[in-house]
Order: sequence, then structure tokens, then C-alpha cells
Amino acid sequence: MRRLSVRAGLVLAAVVSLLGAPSAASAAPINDFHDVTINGWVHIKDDERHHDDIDNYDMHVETLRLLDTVPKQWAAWSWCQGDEVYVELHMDASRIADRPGWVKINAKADLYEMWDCPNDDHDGTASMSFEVPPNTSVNKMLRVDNHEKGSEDYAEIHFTVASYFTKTG
Ligand SMILES: [Ca+2]
Ligand SMILES: [Ca+2]
Ligand SMILES: [Ca+2]
Repeated sequence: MRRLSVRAGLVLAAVVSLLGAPSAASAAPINDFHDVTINGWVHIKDDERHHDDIDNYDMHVETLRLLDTVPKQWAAWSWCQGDEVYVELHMDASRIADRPGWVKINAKADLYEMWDCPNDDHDGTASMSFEVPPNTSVNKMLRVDNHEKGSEDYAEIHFTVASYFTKTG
């Protein structure tokens, strides 16, 4: 009898932990997943009359996990150079529905330049889209220029997208 009641207690505990699952997504079965890792570095020039401000910065590494229930994710980065050139990068990764294992990447960079960071003087934009086959990494460079007359500010974003596709079911 004692043994039986212990087992019933364990079953009850298991039911409670299932009910306590944090979201519907985590309770759904996972058939496969993508881990899309993005990293790289950026080179930024703030043009100045006498001495340009130029520097390189690392991008913080982001891993976006794509599932049946979450087929699209995004990440963002921003940098400030010379106290006036503000660069934003936004990237998203999404599953290509009719080609299992493939992902589509959209990348968009915006350059703002005024007398502080961040600022809202939008002086340039650049974007690209590309597809990544399963278990492949791709290197890209996205350049955004300041299109204000006479400006030579720019940013060159060098990044790698690595997509790992795993089937679990
Ligand atoms: Ca400047
Ligand atoms: Ca400056
Ligand atoms: Ca400006």
C-alpha cells in the first residue's frame, strides 16, 4: 500500500510540472530546429576636418533558435563613433517554408549623424537579403554611407551567419 501511494505522489508531481510549463510553445513537440548564429565586426569612420575618428568594434554574438512554432526571430546592434555617428543594424532570420533546413536572412543598417549618440538625423540606409543552406555559414559585408552633402562617414559591417539545422523527429 505504501509503495502505491508513493507512486501516486510521483505521478501527481509530474502532472503538476506539466501544467506549470511556462508557455504553449515549450509544450508543443519539437520536430526540428535551427540555431542561427550571427557574429562579426564593424569598421566605422566619422569624418572630421583635421583628423578622422575611425575605429573597429566587435558585434556581440547572437543565436536565434527557429522552431515550427517560432519560425522567425530578430536581433539588433548599435554603435557610436566619434560621439556623432550612430549606426544601427537589424537582422532577422526566418525559415523558408518549402525548403526544409534553409533560412532567409534580412539585414538592414541605418546611419544617423548629428552631435551626439543616439540621434535621429537619418543620413543613410543599406540592406541585403540572402538565403543560407542547411549547416552552412556565409560571410557578408554591408556598407552604409552618410549621404549628406560633403560627408564621408560610413560603416562597414562584416558578419558571418552560421545556420545549424537539426531534425529531432
Ligand atoms: Ca564628423
Ligand atoms: Ca567626431
Ligand atoms: Ca547629419
